[in-house]
Amino acid sequence: MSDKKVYTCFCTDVIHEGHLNIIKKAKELGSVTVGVLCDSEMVRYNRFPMKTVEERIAMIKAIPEVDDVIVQNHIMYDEVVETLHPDYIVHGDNWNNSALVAIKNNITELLAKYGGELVEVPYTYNENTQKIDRQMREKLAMPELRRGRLRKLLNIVPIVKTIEVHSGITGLIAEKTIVANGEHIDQFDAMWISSLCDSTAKGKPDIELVDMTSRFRTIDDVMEVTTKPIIFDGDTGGLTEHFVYTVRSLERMGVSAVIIEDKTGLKKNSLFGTEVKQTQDTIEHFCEKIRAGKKAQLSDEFMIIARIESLILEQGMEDALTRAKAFVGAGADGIMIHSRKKDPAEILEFCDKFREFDKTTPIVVVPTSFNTITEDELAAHGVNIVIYANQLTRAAFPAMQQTAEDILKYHRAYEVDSRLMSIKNIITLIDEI
Ligand code: SPV
Ligand code: MG
Repeated sequence: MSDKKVYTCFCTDVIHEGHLNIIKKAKELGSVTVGVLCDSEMVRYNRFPMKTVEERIAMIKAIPEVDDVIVQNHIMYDEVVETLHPDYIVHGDNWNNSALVAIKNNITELLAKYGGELVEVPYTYNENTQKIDRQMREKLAMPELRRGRLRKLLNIVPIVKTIEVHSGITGLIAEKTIVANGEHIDQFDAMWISSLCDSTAKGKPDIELVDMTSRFRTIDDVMEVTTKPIIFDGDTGGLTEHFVYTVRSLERMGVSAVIIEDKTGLKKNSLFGTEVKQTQDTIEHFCEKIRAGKKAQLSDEFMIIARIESLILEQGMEDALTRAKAFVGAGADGIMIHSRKKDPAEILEFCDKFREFDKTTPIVVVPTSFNTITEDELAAHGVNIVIYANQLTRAAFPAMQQTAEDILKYHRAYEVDSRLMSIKNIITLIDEI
């Protein structure tokens, strides 16, 4: 056998003939070390791991041709190449024409420094491998497996990146958008079913007018075509007597969390602030609602997150913090703090002060107004979940409006065509079973 060092990295929960083919090719070249991509990078690169990293290591160690197994901690290969100095890196060729080509470029650059060689193996696309791939994805979509994933993500990634969805197609965008960004591959971790955008898509105001049955229908549309965890905007939660049923329904559907806000009476969108009449619930009453919801839920995984409107309603920082303490005491699994100021200062002040007495309860923020702050900065102040709550809706509507105006103006669709997504791209976005 050759004394050359060969490296390949796997980010999979199952080994199929495609992987074995790569191992076989690697073995022909020398002694084979396989990297197992760590959890936090796997969720960025591929999909949520269903096996633990230890299980994935054991799975790969069981392959006879494999000489050694290590954990690869970064999606890019700098650390691995520096440590192992492999003569060859073997990789499937399924990274061309996608954001993942950034990894290929990274490997090529690193190997060129010392004359190492990249060996690309044609990826095995056959009925069997495609079936396994589809089955893995579909398993992730199952309610039982999807529900607990938000809690797991909170332990894996520094900040859970969540984007608003309100339909199957927006769900697919959340599910499939992946970019290469410097040293990272990025994608969203979770989806937010916003009351504002769900209502807007139906041409209705955001005043708890769209009933729960209809909101559940939106969840269903999204669930059917995606696998990522869902955070549901539960508005005020309604009557406590109704909220307990909502919790059960959401749990059963596989939703990971509901966020309810401490307002009562006719709810208006928070971004109106004090321009419209809005009433904050009492601490006692809202705590009762949280307690009732927690008592009603059947799984340990589902999360009820309490949203505090004190800053929106100009009730002050102390009130926000008092409420946070009380709501956590009542059983809330997380706190969402909202603000409509452009400056993130009051949000950061809240997070810092909250973290002084509570190091663990997840903090959620929605940086719609204070949108200059980055995810890293939020994470540094103890934020665990960031929700981009309405940007997909706000991106789509001006484009549709302009297109409608232009078709009327030109009496044909030719002028707008170059701005539109091609039918081919739409078709590839949508999976066939
Ligand atoms: C929503 O997206 O419906 C929200 C967030 O509740 S906000 O619109 O900022 O109140
Ligand atoms: Mg809302």
